[in-house]
Amino acid sequence: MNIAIAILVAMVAQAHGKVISDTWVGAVCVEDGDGGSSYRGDVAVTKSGRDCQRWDSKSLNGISYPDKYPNDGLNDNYCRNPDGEPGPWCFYAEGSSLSWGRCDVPICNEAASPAPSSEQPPERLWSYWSDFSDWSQCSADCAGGTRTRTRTCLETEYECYGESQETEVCNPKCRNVAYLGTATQDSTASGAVASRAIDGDSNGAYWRGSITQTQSKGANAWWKIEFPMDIYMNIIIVYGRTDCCQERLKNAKVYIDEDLVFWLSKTTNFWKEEVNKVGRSIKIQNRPGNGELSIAEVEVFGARAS
Ligand SMILES: [Ca+2]
Repeated sequence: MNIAIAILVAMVAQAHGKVISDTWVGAVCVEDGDGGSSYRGDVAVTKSGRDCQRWDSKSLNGISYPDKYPNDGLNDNYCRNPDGEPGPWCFYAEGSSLSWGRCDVPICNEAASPAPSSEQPPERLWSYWSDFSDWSQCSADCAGGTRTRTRTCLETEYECYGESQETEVCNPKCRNVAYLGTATQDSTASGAVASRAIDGDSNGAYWRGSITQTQSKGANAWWKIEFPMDIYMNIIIVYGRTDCCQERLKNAKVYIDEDLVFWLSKTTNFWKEEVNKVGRSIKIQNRPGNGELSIAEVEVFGARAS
């Protein structure tokens, strides 16, 4: 390389990039059409005038962008384009939310670029969100009930970053608490002990070994679960046999402590009842004329009432 060419190369490099000790570290302007992925200039404000957040800020949705894009110059709070956007951009704070927007960085050889036509659509900017609405009513207090809240994008001609709706489980502590209790029954046939109804297996086939059975029949037959503490009971689910004998439980009564709360009122193998009571025991009492009492599982969705 002769001296004239070397001087020319150095002039071009210094015109469009940063040169430190013969090492090119990035452009200070965006070449037409390259999206600014090599831009390493110091613009740190969005087109809408918002100050950029630092890339290593812990508020960026919990993501470490410098770790995710280690070779893309994510220093300080400078506008960058590590992910193929149309141009350099940055995050900025919008109240308690996080938004992002494009930056107005210099275009290399701007004089050679054609002037934008007035007929071209405006370049897209990112809008920002309203505050979230109040949470909706829960679909159920327990048993996986959820609630949602929404927010709206304030400038409808632009998009917002993120989701317009959030969903959460209403009461994460509310779950099947039957295992906290101790199960008994008036009598036991063929080793089909009372604890089988709170073993976590609702399979209704007797041969699977997870179903209770009393020796007694009719009004003499009962099954009970007692808790060592007060329990808030939201929903009680009773599973019966699926292989036969569903009529044996028809119209059996379900008590919380001494109060009758519902009946197993149909010939079926699944009953679900919302009860919303605090108590220490659940008793299933069979009806006169019915056969042995067999229960596949009892689930109690609730929580400790402390
Ligand atoms: Ca069971």
